[in-house]
Amino acid sequence: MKKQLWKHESFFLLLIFQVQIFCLEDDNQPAAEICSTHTILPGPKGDDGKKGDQGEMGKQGKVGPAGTKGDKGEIGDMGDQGMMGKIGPIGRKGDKGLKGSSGLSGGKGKAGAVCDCGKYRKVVGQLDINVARLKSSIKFVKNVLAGIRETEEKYYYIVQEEKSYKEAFTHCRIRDGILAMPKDEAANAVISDYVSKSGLFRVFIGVNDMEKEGQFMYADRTPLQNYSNWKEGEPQDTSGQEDCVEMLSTGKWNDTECHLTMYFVCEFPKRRE
Ligand SMILES: [Ca+2]
Ligand SMILES: [Ca+2]
Repeated sequence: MKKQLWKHESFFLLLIFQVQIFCLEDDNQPAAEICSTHTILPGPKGDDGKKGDQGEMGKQGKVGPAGTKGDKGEIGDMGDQGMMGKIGPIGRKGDKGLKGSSGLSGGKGKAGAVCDCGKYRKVVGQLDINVARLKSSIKFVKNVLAGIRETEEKYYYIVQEEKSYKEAFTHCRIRDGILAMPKDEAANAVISDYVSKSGLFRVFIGVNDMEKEGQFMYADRTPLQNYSNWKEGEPQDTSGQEDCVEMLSTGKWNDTECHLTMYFVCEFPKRRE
């Protein structure tokens, strides 16, 4: 069926083609006149149609080129004050100013607190002690050089500083000596001569009954043995307070109160070679 239809259409188009060729091939007659007899050609142009409705709005055009620069505007109003700026870098040191006048004296300060700088305080304290000992030693040596007594076994030295019995005992002890202990007539004679020649009235010697009333002993804790040289009527232990012994310029002994202060005699053993 399609092939048959195709044949009919081909025949029809061949017919039109031949008619047109016929119209164009005749140079002596206008084509319209010749072909007007053929009803298969289009008719004449019709009248103008009515004006159509307004179309829809077109699309936005492209951005145009930049315009020329406008004139300078007027000066605007003053703005608000700005925030404070950051601190600048430290400036260079200024020149030294003139010395000011002296101020009024300050009030008396409060008492200082106890220093807690332990070891320094201890060192300074020890230095003070050492200096005091040194001064005392120098004074001691000067006095020793000024006068000293001796026997075959001992040196005797009168310390011309007023001290109680205990202080005198310590004074001799720290110098490797001891309060003088006259254990026989010869030793007592040397000491008494020393005292009287020094213009003294009395001195402490190393005898006491502090441990047991009435039982006198030497400073080295040995008891009196075969020798003593009590003044007549002594010891009488007045008021029960006389437990230490002094030697008078006569060489006689008297028990007296230990807290009294007076000069005293130290003795030092001679070292045997
Ligand atoms: Ca006594
Ligand atoms: Ca007495």
